[in-house]
Amino acid sequence: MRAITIRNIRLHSVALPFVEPLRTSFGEEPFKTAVLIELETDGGVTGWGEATVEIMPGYSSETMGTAHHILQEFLVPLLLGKTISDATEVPDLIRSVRGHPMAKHGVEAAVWDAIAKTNNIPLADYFAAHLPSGHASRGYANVGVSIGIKPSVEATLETITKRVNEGYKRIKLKIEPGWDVELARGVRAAYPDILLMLDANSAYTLDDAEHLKQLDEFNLLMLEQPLGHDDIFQHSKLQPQLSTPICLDESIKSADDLRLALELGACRILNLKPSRVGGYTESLEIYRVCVESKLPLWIGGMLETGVGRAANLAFASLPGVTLPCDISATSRYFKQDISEPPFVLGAESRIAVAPGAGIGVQVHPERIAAAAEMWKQSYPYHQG
Ligand code: OSB
Ligand code: MG
Repeated sequence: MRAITIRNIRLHSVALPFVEPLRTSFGEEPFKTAVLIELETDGGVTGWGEATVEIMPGYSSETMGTAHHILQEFLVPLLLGKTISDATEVPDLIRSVRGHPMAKHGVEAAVWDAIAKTNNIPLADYFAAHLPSGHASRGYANVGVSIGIKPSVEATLETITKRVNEGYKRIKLKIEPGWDVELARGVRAAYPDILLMLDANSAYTLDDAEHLKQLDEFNLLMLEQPLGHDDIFQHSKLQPQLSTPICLDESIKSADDLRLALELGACRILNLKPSRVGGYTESLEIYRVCVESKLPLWIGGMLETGVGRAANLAFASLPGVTLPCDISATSRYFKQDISEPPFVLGAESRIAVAPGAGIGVQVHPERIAAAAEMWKQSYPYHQG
């Protein structure tokens, strides 16, 4: 594999309008926002990464403002001029910066893409090269779709019907106190057999255990992140009380967090978001832990632009990812993405990995410029 030397890094703070916003227990954002990282090598190759941060510190403590600040002032200076022979060297190069996993994931992803492109291999193959044989990419990912909190069960059923007709075979519904048991009952009455799961985004406490037990009757694939965003202990007290498997999302920020959760019995499934755990190097370690402990694994999403989605799709095509992922077709998110071609849902609720070197999609500079302008216009008080 040929090494790269980083000549330049440009940051683009962007906003894209959603076709259907996603209301969660912590709120709803008007745009998909992100800080995109454009990394140029001495060899003239451009690698792209996405710090997939939101406007508010709702899901994560990181925001558009913090990601731009940490990238501009700290991460970019640590990387400029460095020669890197493998993308897994990046975490050591930026270790002096504590926290900020989404900003770190963005630059690491740009390095993964740049090295894969320099060596003319797809990103999925570059990931697989870091795993034992038998873990080659399948070329596609099994996917589902995430549906936000709606004004009524009827409105939710309408959206589910639309998504089922589009071909999605796994439906995830966002819940919060007051929007849970009756929702599940209503959906199960109309769709007794569909693969159905709920995501609470940390809206409950252990005091709600009796209430949450009622969800056991709905044959749910899993209940995602019912308790605190930084908790593992209380989930370990809740899981034995439920027959529904708990899936952790927010709580797992590293491979060691996962080892602790497994030791305590805090979850039976993992949602891995590479951005949440600080990059693909840590994600590969988590993947290995899941394979070793036979923990069902899927790749979550943050409504990424094409840059982040293409890379996550490559990772989700690895065979240790055993459950449908939160990576939907481009049309579920945007009228027009910042890259081409769009991702389309194929047969059997699958999306194919983009062929070609690196992330495999082409970023359109004029669309980045338009999305950067939209971010500036919309949020002049904290432009990045
Ligand atoms: O909890 O999985 C989540 C989006 C923003 C913040 C948190 C979450 C989500 C999603 C998005 O569920 C799913 C997707 O990208 O399609
Ligand atoms: Mg979640």
